[in-house]
Amino acid sequence: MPKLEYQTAGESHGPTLVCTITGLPAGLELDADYINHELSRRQGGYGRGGRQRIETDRAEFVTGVRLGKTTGAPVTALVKNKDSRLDDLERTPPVYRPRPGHADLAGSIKWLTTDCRETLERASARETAARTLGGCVAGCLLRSIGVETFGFVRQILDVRTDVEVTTENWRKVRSDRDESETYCPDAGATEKHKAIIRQAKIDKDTVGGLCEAHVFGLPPGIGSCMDWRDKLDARLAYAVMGIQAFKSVEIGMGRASATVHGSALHDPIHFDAGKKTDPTLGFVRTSNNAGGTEGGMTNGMPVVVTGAMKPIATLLRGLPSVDLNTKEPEHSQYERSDICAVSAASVVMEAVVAFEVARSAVDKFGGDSLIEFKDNYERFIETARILPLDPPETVIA
Ligand code: EPS
Repeated sequence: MPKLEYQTAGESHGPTLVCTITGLPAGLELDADYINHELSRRQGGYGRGGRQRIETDRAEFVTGVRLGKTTGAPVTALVKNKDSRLDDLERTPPVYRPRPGHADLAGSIKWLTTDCRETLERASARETAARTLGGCVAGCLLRSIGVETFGFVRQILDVRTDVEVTTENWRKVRSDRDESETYCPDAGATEKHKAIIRQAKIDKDTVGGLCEAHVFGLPPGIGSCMDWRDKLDARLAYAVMGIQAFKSVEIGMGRASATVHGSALHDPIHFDAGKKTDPTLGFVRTSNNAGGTEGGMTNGMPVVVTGAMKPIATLLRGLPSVDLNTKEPEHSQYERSDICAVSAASVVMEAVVAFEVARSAVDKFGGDSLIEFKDNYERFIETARILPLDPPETVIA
């Protein structure tokens, strides 16, 4: 069975970013408008720096695609950098004063140099353009079985929106998000976010926040409890923690689950025959504290993931550091950067969540072609819907 995997390459100021995706079934139409729209959303959000005025990110598929559809071969796509100057020592000088909170110090020691440039060029969140691209390709696969993803900003610094997101209202919430300069579906919170970011800019400071992603239309049984490495919630956590500057991940109620009784936490199961044709197969819950996963598998409820992004480590006013050559105290070196990239990170997070869900869906439904993938999905749903099978499983009294 094919395994869905992706990898990225490229430096922030190199000629191009690259995303390679293997294990996609043949015959999947890649929705270039959707992918490019998400790439351009990732470039946006209030609080971004000057770089985004230079770049116009677009996906350029160079392998594994013919006439807009996957062939089953590895797919390689490029996002070209306009601000390409990696070998120009005047415009990308060495960095000897590491930024606290950045990969600079650990990377320079790891690769035995006092110049943090090579580490920071690869550690840069510019790379997330390539990961977003990969996640959107996975999103195209998910859409073929009616699964959709939605990501937004829940909080910046200490200003949070309490907007509820449900299977019924998420499209409306998404259009509210699209009205917001901070990608937060709450006009009042957005204004406060903008004020926070403006003040941080005046203070030569930076801010972080919380991103949230929801996945709708998943049947129960994606992911597995048989091998811990196949648990969907574990994969989601791995992927979200892999985004630059993310410091924690929660599924559903997450950390707060530890503070309530089981009777209050666990989402009661009901059977609603009227919903038997839904991906839930009729097994509905009155709450979704589990965030759509139980035992590392989807349970039919929407998957809900929250990720916390720390403030960007590049501060205009610098932070206490040392010069790696002299070991003398110095302020960290400033590189052009963003004040707040939480909005952009919400696009990245939605994409990496989509990729992990698609990876687990490919594990379950497999197939070399999209036809087989979709047939396997349909057959599973149809069989699950008619449970108990004939003859019924033995009931032990
Ligand atoms: C980043 C520094 C800035 C950001 C960059 C992440 O880049 P530059 O040094 O070119 O101004 O804009 O993010 C992007 C380029 C992007 O596309 O998201 C960093 O140091 O992580």
